Amino acid sequence: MNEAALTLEGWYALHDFRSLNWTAWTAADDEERAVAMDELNAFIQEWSPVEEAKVGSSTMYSIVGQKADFVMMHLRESLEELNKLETAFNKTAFARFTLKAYSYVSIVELSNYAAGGGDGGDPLQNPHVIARLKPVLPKANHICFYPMNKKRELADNWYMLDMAKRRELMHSHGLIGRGYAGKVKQIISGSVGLDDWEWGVTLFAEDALQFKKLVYEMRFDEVSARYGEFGPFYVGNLLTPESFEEMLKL
Ligand code: 76R
Repeated sequence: MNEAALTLEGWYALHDFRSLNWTAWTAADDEERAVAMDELNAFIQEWSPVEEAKVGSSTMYSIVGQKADFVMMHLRESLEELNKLETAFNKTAFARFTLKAYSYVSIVELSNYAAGGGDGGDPLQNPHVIARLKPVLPKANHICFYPMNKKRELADNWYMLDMAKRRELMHSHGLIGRGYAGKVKQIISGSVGLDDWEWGVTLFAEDALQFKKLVYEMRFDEVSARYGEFGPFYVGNLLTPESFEEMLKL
């Protein structure tokens, strides 16, 4: 039997994509829209105390293109909390003007391919590791999300490669990634057993062009070129309560 990479897990993640029912929104009267906006703002305002207490983080982006109109990305300590958030949103008057577009459930993950060396201490006590597993979501201008798999075909089966080979390939992957330090922040979340793909990839950048540069460069790297399989891509722009209100203003 082959050796599974060891993984460290942090917060559970929900990417909740919604579309706006513009027909209903434009047909509603001012009073209905005002109630909906108040309930939306009250829902969003509950996120900052959670972030301050370091028990989760949430953010919101508009989505460009027809796959969805916006995404709420939540990180929390448990699936129950994610479920509560989703339900709390569904109960708002604003949610009546939205339609479900897509969702993704995963858990923030670090694997041990790059480990080795270190001080031999408990990684879960290491502040750098904690910051990666329980990240405060950046307020970057842009988000890019896509789910992905590693191939399991006869000739190209990632899961049949031995640990040393996978480590070597992941090293090369990490080197490309590091070239984007300061330009793209990535959160890799594992979703084997949780959702339809094996990982969710969430990227944040001030300049959306860097998503294209990074993902393109990685396509030529063996891990992605030979073993990567990709789901739909979602790209969008940061939403603040103010810019969301602006987007909804008629
Ligand atoms: O965690 C680390 O920084 C160590 C090196 C590293 C690992 C183990 C790393 C670095 N990644 C790791 C794991 Mn990654 N990553 C992706 C994608 O579009 C594509 O082709 C692939 C999507 C991007 C864009 C990306 C970016 N990475 C993983 C895994 C789990 C693999 C497994 O367990 O089998 C996946 C699926 C994955 C996919 N990666 C980096 C980046 C970037 C930017 C880095 C550098 C991080 C840094 O040094 O700060």
